[in-house]
Amino acid sequence: MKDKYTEMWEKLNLDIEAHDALLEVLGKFYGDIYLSQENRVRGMEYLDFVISEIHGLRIKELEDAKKKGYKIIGTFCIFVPEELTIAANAIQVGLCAGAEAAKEEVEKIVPRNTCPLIKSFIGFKLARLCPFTESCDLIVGETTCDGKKKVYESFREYVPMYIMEVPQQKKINDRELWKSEVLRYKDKLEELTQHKITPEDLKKAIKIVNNKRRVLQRLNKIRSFIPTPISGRDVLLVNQISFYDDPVRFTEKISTLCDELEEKVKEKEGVVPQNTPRLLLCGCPMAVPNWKLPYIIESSGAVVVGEESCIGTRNTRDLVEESGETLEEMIEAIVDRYLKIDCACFTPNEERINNIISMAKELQVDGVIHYNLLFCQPYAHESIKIDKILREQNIPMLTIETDYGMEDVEQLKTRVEAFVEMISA
Ligand code: BJ8
Repeated sequence: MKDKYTEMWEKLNLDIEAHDALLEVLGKFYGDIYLSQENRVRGMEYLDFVISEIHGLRIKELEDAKKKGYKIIGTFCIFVPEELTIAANAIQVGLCAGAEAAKEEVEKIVPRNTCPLIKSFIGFKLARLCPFTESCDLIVGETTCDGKKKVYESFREYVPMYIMEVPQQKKINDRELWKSEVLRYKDKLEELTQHKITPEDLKKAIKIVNNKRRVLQRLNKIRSFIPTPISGRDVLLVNQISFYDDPVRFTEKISTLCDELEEKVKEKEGVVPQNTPRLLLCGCPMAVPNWKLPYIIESSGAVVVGEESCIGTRNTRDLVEESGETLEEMIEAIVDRYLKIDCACFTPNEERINNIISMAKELQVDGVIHYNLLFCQPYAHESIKIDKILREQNIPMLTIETDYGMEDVEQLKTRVEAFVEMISA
């Protein structure tokens, strides 16, 4: 069926037939998981709209911005400093990596036992299904886990790539390396956009990105009340959309959503009953449209009240210090802020354990679910350690390892239900 955006998608070289089929499946999936929820606040209508237009209106906005001279930068990791991207007259977007695509083709170029997130972004490119990937002027990869850094060697045959080196430790010399990488990225952006970043540009961009993080912090604070006024699924969606939407508009809309949720808190109106078991979800990122586990959890009688993940608090916890006036001062502040990211790719990574314990306590959770994407070594290693430490703190934890397939849904449901029953008792 011809859509009003078909011509645009054709120009982007999408496989129109396969893309139509994808949108149809996604629409159905979204309806079942999101639109079927009860007691949803009005402010979520904006998020429903964004999702319904995510491959349409948002892509058109990007295409229009390109005509005005902006460049589009695609990313797979929260280490890429959006402040610099915005300051250089570019737009940063997270790339689709939350669903299976072109599996057989992908496994011809990456080992079968590669994490589904990596396979996904390769698959979306090979199958020509992601208009964000096709809109990008540059895709920025990073040397975080081994899977990603090796796959970028093949991926660069298909897309214009740039790699940032992320250190594996946080010693003084690692900070030096990271600072040089931040500066190298700045140079690369300036070369691409032909725009020399000024202190005014960077100051403004820091404010924009900080404000986006501030509104997400506010949302997290609101959901921490008992009973929580918003489902975990909806907050995950808000976090996912924060990687695609225009940051200023997104901040305004989520601020309105927060106003509405605050009213619910005042009235003690929860999205679920007061005694619903509260869970913290930790671990690997859940990129759009990876909603499988939150849906299973919340249809098993529990509610998710926190996401300790990159599509969650790991990306919003820390702000860039705003007092800098010179470029040098602001770059230093960016370097420091990004080095606080407690990704499992770091060794050691003690701050992550401490962050999980404080989140579990602040959010008054009854248990923790650690989510490992299949074949993700860094998070699988840390889940063993975290399980031991949480046990010592009397916080029950369940580890779930899964991929994007639906074959294990019933089995996961059984395990999650048993865990929820156990913590309820
Ligand atoms: S800062 S978590 S976004 S690297 S799940 S691809 S680690 S094998 S996504 Fe990540 Fe940046 Fe770290 Fe966050 Fe590898 Fe694991 Fe796959 Fe992963």
